[in-house]
Amino acid sequence: MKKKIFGIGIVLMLFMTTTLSFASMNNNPPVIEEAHYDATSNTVWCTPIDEDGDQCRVGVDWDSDTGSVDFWSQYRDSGEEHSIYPVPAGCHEFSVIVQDDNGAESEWFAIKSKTKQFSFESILIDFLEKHSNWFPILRYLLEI
Ligand SMILES: [Ca+2]
Ligand SMILES: [Ca+2]
Repeated sequence: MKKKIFGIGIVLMLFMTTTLSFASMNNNPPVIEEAHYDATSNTVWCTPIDEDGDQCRVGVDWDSDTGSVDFWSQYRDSGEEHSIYPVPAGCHEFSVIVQDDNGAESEWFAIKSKTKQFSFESILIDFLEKHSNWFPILRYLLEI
């Protein structure tokens, strides 16, 4: 009888350790729920979600040599927004990736920043592009 109980105990222990090791192997990588660049604050905003509830950090590749993170944020809870600033001058296209505290990583997410040039020409060109149907009127008014 003691042998049976001992045997069942060993089987249970093996089952539990196997289950626990499988559970730790089943770490899901986080995903990027939302990421964008805000030119006004010169800030990258990124919200990672990890379905396991792991803490996540955000990596930014400033020079777009994808695969090489130039800056990592601090770890925060899944679903919390990360703000990364200032974006270095001259960076117009960059990518973000998120990583959970188990090392699993999301796909890269490309962000393009639109640098606005506030000159008279750029404002005029923007206006003409948005209101191209007004060209005949503008021509008439400017007597072109
Ligand atoms: Ca995870
Ligand atoms: Ca880089």
